[in-house]
Amino acid sequence: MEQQIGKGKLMSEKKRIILHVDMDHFFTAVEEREHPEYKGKPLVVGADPKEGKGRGVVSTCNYEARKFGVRSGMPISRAWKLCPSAVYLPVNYELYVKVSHEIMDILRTHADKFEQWGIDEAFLDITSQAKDYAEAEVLTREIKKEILEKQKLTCSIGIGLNKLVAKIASDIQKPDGLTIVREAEVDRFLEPLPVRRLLWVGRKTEQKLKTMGINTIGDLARYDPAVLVETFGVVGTQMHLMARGIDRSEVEERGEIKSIGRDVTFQEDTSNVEFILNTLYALADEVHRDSLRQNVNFKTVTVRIRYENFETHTHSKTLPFITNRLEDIKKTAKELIQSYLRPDRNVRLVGVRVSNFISAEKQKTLM
Ligand code: TTP
Ligand code: MG
Repeated sequence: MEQQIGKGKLMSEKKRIILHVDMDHFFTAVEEREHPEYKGKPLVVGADPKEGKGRGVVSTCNYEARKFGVRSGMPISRAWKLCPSAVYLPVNYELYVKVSHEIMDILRTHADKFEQWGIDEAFLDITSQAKDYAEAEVLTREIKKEILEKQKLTCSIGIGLNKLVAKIASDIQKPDGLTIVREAEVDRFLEPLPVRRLLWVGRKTEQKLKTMGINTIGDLARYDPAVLVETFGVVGTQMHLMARGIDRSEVEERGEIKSIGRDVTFQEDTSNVEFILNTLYALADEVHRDSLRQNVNFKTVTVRIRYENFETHTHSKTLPFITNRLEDIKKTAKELIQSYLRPDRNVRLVGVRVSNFISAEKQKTLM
């Protein structure tokens, strides 16, 4: 595959076949498996609804509950209003983590390179095992079958030439889906989808793009990249490349289990300090949200930086206190990365991670 990278520089990168696996309605699917009597009924896992007076949010719900409009992240009181007849269960996080580990162990055996992404998602690079997409499909059906047989759970899988396309593809048909996007189909596949499907495009960016008349990924791909850069800075270039289905980031194993982290491979290597720091802050924000979602407090912050020649540095700091504050992640990450940011060194990847956990529940009982 020939990719246009940087300022007109042409670089060939090896063709890859990447899978993205995403478990279907994960928490509720595990609950249905453990309690078959709930199957077929609307089921919500999250905070206690207390007959509509409860505080807190929905973690997830099954597809029956989604028919009533219930969604992840919605206040539990609203879920109750929409579907009072649903079965409401508390979050049994330990159980879901145990099942997640078992699933990841199955998936890992099928991959050349493996990367867990959150509790119920993973990327698999299967390039060496499939000479084309037909073979990849056979392998993927095997994986789905194995998870169903061993775990009694379904998942949806996307297959594509990179992580970006595979991730978007896995979300197209759910539940129990399998979506293949062949190289020649990438543009046609992405074209009609809303820009929000692209990683990095949050609600604010989506709004701004709308005012520019950009609604779909196709609109974005056709837009003048110079104007995007004027409006969004370096991120504009990145968005434009993603809209064209270009993503160079590798599938990489990480010690996910005892930490929460995010990193990003820049679409173009950069030495722009402000841009790198802003990216790091955006990653810190995601890590922070994940740590709240998983209800953990942490003591250690780690940053990772990879230069264009793949030289990689990891640098950690353990704080003298336990925290769950975004400010602590940002401040520490900045402190840790500063000495690595030099005008003469182009950066390919940055990442931030928190670890050394203590569950918020446990901490409450300790205080
Ligand atoms: P998702 O994969 O986003 O959702 P899902 O697996 O429940 O449903 P889908 O079939 O659409 O993939 O998230 C995985 C789990 O993470 C989910 O089961 C519960 C948890 N979660 C939260 O606790 N809060 C949230 O806001 C979201 C989005 C997920
Ligand atoms: Mg899921």
